[in-house]
Amino acid sequence: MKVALLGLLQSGKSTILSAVSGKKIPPIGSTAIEEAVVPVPDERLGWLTEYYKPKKTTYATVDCLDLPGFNFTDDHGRAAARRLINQIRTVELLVLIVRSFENPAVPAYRNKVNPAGDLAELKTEMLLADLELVATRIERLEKQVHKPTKTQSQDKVELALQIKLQDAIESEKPISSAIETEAELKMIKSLGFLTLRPIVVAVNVSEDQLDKKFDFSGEIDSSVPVIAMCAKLEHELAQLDDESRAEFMADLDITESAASKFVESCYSAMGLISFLTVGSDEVRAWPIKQGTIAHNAAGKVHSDIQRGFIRAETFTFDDLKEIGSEKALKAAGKIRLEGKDYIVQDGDIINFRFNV
Ligand SMILES: Nc1nc2c(ncn2[C@@H]2O[C@H](COP(=O)(O)OP(=O)(O)OP(=O)(O)O)[C@@H](O)[C@H]2O)c(=O)[nH]1
Ligand SMILES: [Mg+2]
Repeated sequence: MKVALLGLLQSGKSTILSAVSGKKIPPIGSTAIEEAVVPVPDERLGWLTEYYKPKKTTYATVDCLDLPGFNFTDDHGRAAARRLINQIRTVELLVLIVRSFENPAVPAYRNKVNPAGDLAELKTEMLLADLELVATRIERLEKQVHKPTKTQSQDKVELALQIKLQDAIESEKPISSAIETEAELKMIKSLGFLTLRPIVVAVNVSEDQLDKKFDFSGEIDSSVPVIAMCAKLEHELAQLDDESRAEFMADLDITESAASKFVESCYSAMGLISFLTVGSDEVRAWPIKQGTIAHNAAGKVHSDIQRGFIRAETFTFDDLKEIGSEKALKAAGKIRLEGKDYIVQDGDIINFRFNV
């Protein structure tokens, strides 16, 4: 999964990414897009590794892009932001980071710490960036539909769709809200609209705001995951060894690591779950969209396995942990043979039988 961290100047993007990935923070004001890989914490893999003693254990990962902060207060900043936005149009998810922390050493954007205002500004700018894209596309299609080309009827359909999208944006609605069918989605998918992407909002809070609730109902849909974390504190925690970290977290009443909160919200926004494969070579977690059928899940592992798919031998992690061994699972009738159309569930352990 490819994710981009977006936010206004010095909202703490790099500090958050460094805390969740363990990678060093680039200096403030860096103009490059940094990349970091965040492993998806999954306790099941730890247990399975003990059980199967594989040669390797592979966690799912979230690939994160850390963008330089946006500054929409002048033309130069706007142009730079637009260039950056155009570079991340293919990512699958946007994590919007807004500042709530007070820190006199770090000047606040527009001289005010204002998470809801910052979120509104980010949202508006994303809509504007998409509006530009829609307008360019409409202009092209309007010329195209008058030519008797092979794609003429298709172009007419797309033009009507783009006009619908333009209307949505003009009434400040994301493109995702205007798409009604799979066919519509397919038609515009490759254009890389930002407001078609799922989002997560991460509020970078002060240490004393860890329990604070934020109401962004004016800015975003209630289905958008909102997480709060103190980047500075999490960054410090990430430097500690496991034992000291656990102690500090207990003292501060932090029950979940920043990495796990971050990844969970990304999974939830994307509608992802994980199935697992096991064996003496490798124990591995595979992220898939909720509702994925076994035939397509097989394709994630290898295209040959999908092509030669026979059956998905399936049991659940919970059953294995409870009953204790694959042999006992078999005796208890807990190993199922599922067909191509079986809808894979989170925590399914699958051994694909295939023939090529
Ligand atoms: N007090 C406090 N300071 C923070 C927190 N998070 C970040 N900072 C400080 O804010 C400054 C900016 O943090 P960065 O992580 O570099 O922010 P950024 O969004 O990556 O900045 P740009 O990429 O330049 O836009 C640094 O001096 C951080 O130490 C926080 O949670 N609390
Ligand atoms: Mg940064």
